[in-house]
Amino acid sequence: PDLFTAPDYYNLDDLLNDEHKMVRDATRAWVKKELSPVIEDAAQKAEFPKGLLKGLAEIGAFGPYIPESYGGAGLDQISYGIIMQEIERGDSGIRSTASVQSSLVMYPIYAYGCEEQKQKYLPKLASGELIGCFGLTEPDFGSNPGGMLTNFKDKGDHYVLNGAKLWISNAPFADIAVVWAKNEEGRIHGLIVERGMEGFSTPETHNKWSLRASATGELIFNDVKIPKENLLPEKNGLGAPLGCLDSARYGIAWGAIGAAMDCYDTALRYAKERIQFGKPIAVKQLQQKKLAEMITEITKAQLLAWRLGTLRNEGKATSAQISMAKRNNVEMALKIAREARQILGAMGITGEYSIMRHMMNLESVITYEGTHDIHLLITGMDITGHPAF
Ligand code: TGC
Ligand code: FAD
Repeated sequence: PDLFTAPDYYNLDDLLNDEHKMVRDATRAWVKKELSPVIEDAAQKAEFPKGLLKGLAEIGAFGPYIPESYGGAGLDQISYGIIMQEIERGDSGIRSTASVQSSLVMYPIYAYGCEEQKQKYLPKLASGELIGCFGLTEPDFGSNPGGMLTNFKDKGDHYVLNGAKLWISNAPFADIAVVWAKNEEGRIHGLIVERGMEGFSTPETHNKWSLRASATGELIFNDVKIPKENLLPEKNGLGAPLGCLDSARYGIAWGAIGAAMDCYDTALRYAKERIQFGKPIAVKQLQQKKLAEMITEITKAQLLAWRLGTLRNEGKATSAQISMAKRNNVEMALKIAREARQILGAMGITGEYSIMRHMMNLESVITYEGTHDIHLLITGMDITGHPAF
């Protein structure tokens, strides 16, 4: 009963089935009991709270939609979205770890891997025994990953990998990395690189003001010998990593709603309690405008995410539809965080409240998984037929 009551202005709960509600309540309870008590300290210290990994696995946040036969939770896309929403209500950095593990590590192994690779890695990734990361971005190729320089050469019984990836979530402690690299013909392939392989290192990126509770790092490959069985055989070309991004971006469209909900809920409570000029600030029109616009935008974002989830369940969602939801919902959350911060006045800048942490986190979320600009250009290309990248 004392769990978070989410804003639900349009009775969207009526659209959820019993399984969705069960998943939501279980994730919500875990966030309250395990994540919320440790997150502020972790963010202040800029340390990833590794103690949360086991619980994330237990609530099914590692591979929610991967079939149970491979250790996943076997849930639908709406449940996946709800899990991301509830975790990001706690912190975008922890949601990032779940996104990467599920959509960027388990998904490519599930969708592009052979049976032996699925058996070898998926159950251990689902249980959290192995943690993965996803290496696409390079120092000189962020929005334009097709230009990547990381490459591998065929040496008969193995490959040799060279290059570097930057801004990689989970890199500093990941056990395995799904790495995208070009072969001698310039074709992009996915390779599974394991910690401990000679010539492979993962230095941490420090001094972030955003996603401080998430560990970010580099992947450096210096003549790394990769067994041939570590190449993902079933798909290649830039479309392979972009297919993983579709799944992660969809999860982010839900996740951002969680961060927005927490900011809105905090600001609404504060506005009702904070007395200035003899009255709660909630009686003032200027504060009501902020709060009314917040709930309107949250409601629109919820409808977008829910409809996208039903399209994904039917296998009908296009990449451009996913871009629209990721872009809209993250910007919505960032704007709400900024407005909510103002409602709290000076208190809004402290770690006593979660708003400033959400705001800073969302500055990464609006940039990673395709920047705000790139998603707009994807919509532009979709409606005009002209790529303007
Ligand atoms: P373009 O020529 O348009 O496309 C190349 C090939 O890919 C196909 N394709 C897709 N396939 C599947 N899903 C999609 N979403 C796809 N989009 C495109 C396309 O049909 C084509 O196939 P083919 O067979 O003709 O070769 O490629 P382009 O080089 O012009 O680039 C397009 C652009 C700019 C949209 C793309 O490169 C892009 O999305 N850039 C943004 C990069 C990005 O999002 N990076 C994210 C890195 S991972 C990350 O940030 C993780 S943070 C995680 C966390 O912590 O939560
Ligand atoms: P750039 O591509 O250099 O863009 C700079 C600016 O130029 C942006 O505003 C962009 O919108 C704009 N721009 C670029 N191209 C165009 C164009 N054609 N037209 C108009 N404007 C344009 N990557 C991974 O592979 N794995 C991860 O796990 C991962 N985790 C991340 C975690 C964090 C905390 C962060 C911050 C990033 C992470 N990334 C990850 C990288 C992320 O995906 C990239 O930062 C992102 O794709 C943008 O690339 P960039 O930073 O090089 O910016």
